[in-house]
Amino acid sequence: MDSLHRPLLCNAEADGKIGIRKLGELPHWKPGEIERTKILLKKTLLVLCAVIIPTASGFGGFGDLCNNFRRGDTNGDGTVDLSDGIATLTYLFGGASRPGCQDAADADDSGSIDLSDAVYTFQFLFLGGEPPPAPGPWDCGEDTRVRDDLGCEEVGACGAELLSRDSSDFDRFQLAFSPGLGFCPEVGRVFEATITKEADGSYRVALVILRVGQPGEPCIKFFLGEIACAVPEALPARYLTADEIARMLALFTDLGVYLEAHHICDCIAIDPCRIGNFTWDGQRFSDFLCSNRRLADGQAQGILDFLESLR
Ligand SMILES: [Ca+2]
Ligand SMILES: [Ca+2]
Repeated sequence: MDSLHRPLLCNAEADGKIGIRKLGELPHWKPGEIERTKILLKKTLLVLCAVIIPTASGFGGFGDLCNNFRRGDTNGDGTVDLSDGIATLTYLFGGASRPGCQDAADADDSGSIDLSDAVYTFQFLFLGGEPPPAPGPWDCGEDTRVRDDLGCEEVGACGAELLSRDSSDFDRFQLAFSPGLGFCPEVGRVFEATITKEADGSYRVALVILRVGQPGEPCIKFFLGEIACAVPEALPARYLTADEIARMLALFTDLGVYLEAHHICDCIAIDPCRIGNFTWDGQRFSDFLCSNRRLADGQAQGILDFLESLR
């Protein structure tokens, strides 16, 4: 086993450092949690922090661990067309950078990228030639044939469909964090929030922040961080100003959401350490990449920044 395949736990420490430890070496580990971990580990024994994966396009370097692609889709835009053959030629002869997914550019699955791949693609598109071999040009899948030296580090082309949701017409919005394998909500920041629309059209906000606690206080469970105890503390509730309402509604009117987990979750397990749950009446979305109801990149942070601005 190489280092990538050893069982690791990665959690964000409260000071922002990343800690990686072998499973079983954690003092707070309990039998039930180990079972949960085994479920999470799925096909491989790699556990990653979401905090080291800032965007969906940043999952470089997993090689064979997670290399779903559409064969022939050299430019990774989700469809195989004329532009892909041109992209292959531009890479080979025009000085363009290496395709993010080399397996996809290897249209004939020969194990190397050369002129024949562009020719193969053009023959398929315009001359009734055979479609590119498995996983083919239409479905996302793994390289099922020869094991070659080509990799697929760019995974964006097999991504979920980005949808838009208007959640501005809500009666009650709530934010709550739930734990991953451990729990690392940020101390000094908003920990819970409730915004309620009143009958007269005003909005009442109630925030709870997380502060450093002292021994004997009701500390939150499974907390991982430099401090021993973190305690939720409610701030006085108040009504939003007209400016704050306008900013909130602008934020909630066009929410980018996905209704399926990121496909990288099929091949690795990710411990986010804290999961932000955002609920508009009965509609709940999380910021966890592996949730099948999740907010798009940056969306959750935008809402958290807004809530911070209300303190
Ligand atoms: Ca394409
Ligand atoms: Ca080839």
